[in-house]
Amino acid sequence: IDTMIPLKSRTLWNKHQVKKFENPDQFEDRFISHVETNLGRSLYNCDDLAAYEATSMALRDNLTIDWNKTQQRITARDHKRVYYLSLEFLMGRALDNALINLPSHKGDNSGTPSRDTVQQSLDDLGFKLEDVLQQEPDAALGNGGLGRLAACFVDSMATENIPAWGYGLHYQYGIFAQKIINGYQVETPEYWLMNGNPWEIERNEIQVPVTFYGYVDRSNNPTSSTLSPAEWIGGERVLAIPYDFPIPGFKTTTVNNLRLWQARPTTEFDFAKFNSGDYKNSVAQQQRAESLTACLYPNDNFVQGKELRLKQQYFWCAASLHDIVRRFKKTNRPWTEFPDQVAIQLNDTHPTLAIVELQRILVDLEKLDWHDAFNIVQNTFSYTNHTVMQEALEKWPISLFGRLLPRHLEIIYDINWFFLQEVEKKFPKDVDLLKRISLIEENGDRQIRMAFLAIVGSHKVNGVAELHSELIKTTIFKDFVKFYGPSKFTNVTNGITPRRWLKQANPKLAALISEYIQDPNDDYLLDTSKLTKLTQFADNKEFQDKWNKVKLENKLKLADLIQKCYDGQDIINREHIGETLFDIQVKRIHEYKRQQMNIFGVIYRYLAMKELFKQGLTKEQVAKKFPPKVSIFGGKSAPGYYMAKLIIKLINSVADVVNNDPQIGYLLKVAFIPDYNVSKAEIIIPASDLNEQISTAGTEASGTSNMKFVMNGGLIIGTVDGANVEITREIGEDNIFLFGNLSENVEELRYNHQYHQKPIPKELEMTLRSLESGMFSPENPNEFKPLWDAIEHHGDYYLVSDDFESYLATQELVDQVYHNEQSEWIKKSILGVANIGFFSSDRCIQEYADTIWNVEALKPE
Ligand code: H53
Repeated sequence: IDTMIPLKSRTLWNKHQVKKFENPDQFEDRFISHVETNLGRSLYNCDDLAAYEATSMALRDNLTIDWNKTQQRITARDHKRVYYLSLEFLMGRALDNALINLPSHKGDNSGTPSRDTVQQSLDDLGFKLEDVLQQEPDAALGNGGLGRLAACFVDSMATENIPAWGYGLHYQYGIFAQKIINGYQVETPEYWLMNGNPWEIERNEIQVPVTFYGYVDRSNNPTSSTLSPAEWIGGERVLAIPYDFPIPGFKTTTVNNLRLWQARPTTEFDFAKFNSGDYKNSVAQQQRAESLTACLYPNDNFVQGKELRLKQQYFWCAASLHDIVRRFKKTNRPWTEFPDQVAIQLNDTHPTLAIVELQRILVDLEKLDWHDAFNIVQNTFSYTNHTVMQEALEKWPISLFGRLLPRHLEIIYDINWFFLQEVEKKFPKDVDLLKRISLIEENGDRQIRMAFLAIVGSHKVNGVAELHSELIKTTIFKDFVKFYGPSKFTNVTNGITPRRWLKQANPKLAALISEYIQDPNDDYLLDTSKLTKLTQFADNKEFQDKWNKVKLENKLKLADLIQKCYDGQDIINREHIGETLFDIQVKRIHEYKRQQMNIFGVIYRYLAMKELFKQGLTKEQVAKKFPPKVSIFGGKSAPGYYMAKLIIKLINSVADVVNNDPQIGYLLKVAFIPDYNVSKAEIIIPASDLNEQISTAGTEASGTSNMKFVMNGGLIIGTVDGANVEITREIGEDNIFLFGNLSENVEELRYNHQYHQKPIPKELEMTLRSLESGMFSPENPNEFKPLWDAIEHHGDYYLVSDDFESYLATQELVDQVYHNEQSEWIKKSILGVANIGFFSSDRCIQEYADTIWNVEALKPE
């Protein structure tokens, strides 16, 4: 390894090698030293926040030492690296994760620090770990499933000792904080870096210039062909500065890197403006650079097509590629070996420009032959698709794109030109095919189809669940399967990290599991197939009781959270909590996820209960038919998504009416938990009896909260969609409540809505008429009109009316099992956990490594 330090000085360096804290005493020493030096505080003014910061810094010290060793090892071995490019990393909190991942986690009696000993140390120093953990803001640099998947993946890559880096953006503002005011979502900016961030290392020594706009200069190129090297004379220039986050693995000293780029102004100054006395403007222009990475775009499964977003994408791709290429060049290998050293995974089409940027680097800067270069590109990249929904597929108008990135547009045209020639060769004279498959959409405003570009520039394309991976082959990418053959398209079913989603979120269940399967060292968190040992206890009365007790405690914890969200108002009746079914739907609010169907179901239940009361039934009699239940919702709507916001308002309006109806009491409650995020999910998910995964069949690519709920002993009520299908295969169809139409019937059902008036089921009719009556919006009976209109007059695109009856019937079955066959219910819950092992993100990463990246683990010595 190269070093700037002369040989003779190295002994001195080695003598003073920084050491990790290795016992509680050393941890305490580190802690106090951080409090007194880095934080400039003392015994007399160290509060929980300072304790959080000092604890984090002490842990980060250890991680940084292992980080350095990991990176040196990879470099020394000249090992292939994986780069995971994602515009979103929904990390949540880091401290508890780092504690759980302390290499000495259990099974090690040497007295080295573990989460338990750190907890004890903090206690001795005068702090409660639980309160200290609460000080950390969520790193919420993502919207939903896609961003959280990236976070689970970096966790698993480190755990599996895969030499991998995540690359993303260092947004100043992550996803907005959601407030609910008078039932409406209000977005407020969340400046998550308010107190600084002890987990990141700002690397000012690395400054990557990134250029935009300008023109292509071909004056040095006699052929004037776009295929030979050209010079891009950029207009605007900014610098990319990396912020590095250590990513610890579990039970390993491997520490990987998550590198997030932030934009800074260049030090160049506009002297023309300055000299003309326009100092203020010339500063303003510089400030604009910083706004480039200020905000995460708050849309999930929807593209807005804003120029600033395209700038973010290029800024991030250019900086990351520059970094990757620089690292490769240090190996002095020929370019042909680039794909042996580098695998780049594109998380959705957001980083597709990286394909074009690498081609530009190879052709324009490294002077490679165009086709040789593109071969290297294709063998380097692979692309994950996460959706088949049209509104979520990225397309960029040529005009906007060409202005911002003129040379990249030329390269895309050339890629398309060669690609279409190949297509034409294989399928001569099929003009329609050429039109459909072209990287450029020609009808109306010409646009670049980013998913198509990602396919052509990659060697593998994967979907995220079996059903979804089949769907992309038969719908949106059908023509590409025809051209390339099916082998370019593959499936890697999503997964979640059991460290965060079982051990960290549900410590009591984790402890019960490790006790019964006799795994005191928590090895099942690495090898989740060990969970199947729980099967033998599924009928065991004593075990069931303990299982139930954990659930009850988790439900009480959630009740506390809900009470806090409702300003102290206690919505959930704690006396009856053990017999109250917690029915939960938490995820982004989207029509395709059908929170509207869920709340319609709640309304119907309420109306039916009121009807029984009207007929003179007693509360006990009503409870026989409709046993106690709370419907819990949480999730953010994109700020500009009118229908989703209306659904939030409806949920809150229904909650208002139902929760304040004394006749109903604890038999039915509705709660909307504001500002759903990772750390709230860690409280909500372990408390679920039932969770709703009720998307219109064929719309949810995978879903990942379904896996989290089952891993925490929740049962699913769900459609035959996304990963629900494989969850059913793994846990058995007796242990999941499936309902609704299948994806193969969706097209026909939609067609029928267009051309035939199908009667609406009476339960839904009753529900919609109650909305119309103003029962939930007395001041404005028309408030929810768009919701019933969508079903009755606009073709019911999400097929609520087609699935409603079977949804209600299945809910009835749920009630019956939960209340009359309690032991059966617990058994299903246990069997779910026992058989959820397949959905560990470790398994996913292994599949990516073996079948797509062609990379092997590099274990610490
Ligand atoms: O990605 C998840 C899937 C989920 C899918 C989600 C997703 C986004 O969060 C954002 C954009 C997009 O195209 C897809 O909706 O089904 O589980 C991870 O793969």
